[in-house]
Amino acid sequence: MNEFIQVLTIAGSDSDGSAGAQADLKTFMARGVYGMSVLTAAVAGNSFGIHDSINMPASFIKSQVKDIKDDFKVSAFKTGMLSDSEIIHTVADAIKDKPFGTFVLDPVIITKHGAMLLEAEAYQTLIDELFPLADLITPNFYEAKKLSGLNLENKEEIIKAAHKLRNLGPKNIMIKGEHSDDSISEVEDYVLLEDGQSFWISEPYVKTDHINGTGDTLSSCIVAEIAKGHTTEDAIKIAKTFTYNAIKHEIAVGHKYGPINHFIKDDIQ
Ligand code: PXL
Repeated sequence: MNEFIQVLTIAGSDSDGSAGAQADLKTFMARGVYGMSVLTAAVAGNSFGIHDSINMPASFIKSQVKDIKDDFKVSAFKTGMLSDSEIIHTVADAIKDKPFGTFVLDPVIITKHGAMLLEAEAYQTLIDELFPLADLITPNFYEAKKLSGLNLENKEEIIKAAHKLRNLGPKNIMIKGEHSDDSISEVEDYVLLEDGQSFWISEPYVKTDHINGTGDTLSSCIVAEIAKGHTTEDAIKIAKTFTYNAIKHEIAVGHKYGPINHFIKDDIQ
């Protein structure tokens, strides 16, 4: 029996299946890898927004990590919603001996509709404790602004922010482009790689309300592709195309801000 490629998400559960661990697991499945999840929190939400949430006790996060460490060979993993400093400490402690391969950190702060998924007190903890362990971070425009302290008003500032964030420890940086207003025609992301090379990567802006889970999907697709053996650069490019297709080929689920489409296949362009 061939050993199957195994990956992990350390993230929050989203009850409507559009984001968080559910989006990650769907992406892992769609990309042909075996996905596992360590839950940090759970939110009660639907396509109208998030209405309640709880954090997992630190001891339970540790138990989940232990059970995965004791049995599986994880090639790459990501973190998503981490809620607060206590959860960040717990996760940092659990992964400091690098048990799960390549680490993609999606610094989830706030949902597109304004629900806070990381307490403001925890931004610095995230930087101090997890940035130095990360192989890649994938902040969106808003998160990159918060974490770099820069305004990102033009391309030069985005490049500057990427260098500033890399000086905080992560090997590779991907700053996702702004897509908050319908006048934008292309969503352009900036990638700064470990070897100093950099590039812009863009896809057309898609006007749709079905964009829940976009960032989760992108970062979990990168995890899947790295686990399969792709370079960081190739994994990012594959993930950008996969996520774009998942946004473009809308599915009618939910009455407001629906999920993206994880059923799409590679041959859709
Ligand atoms: O997409 C960000 C995100 C991450 N994690 C959880 C979420 C969301 C957005 O709704 O609910 C658990």
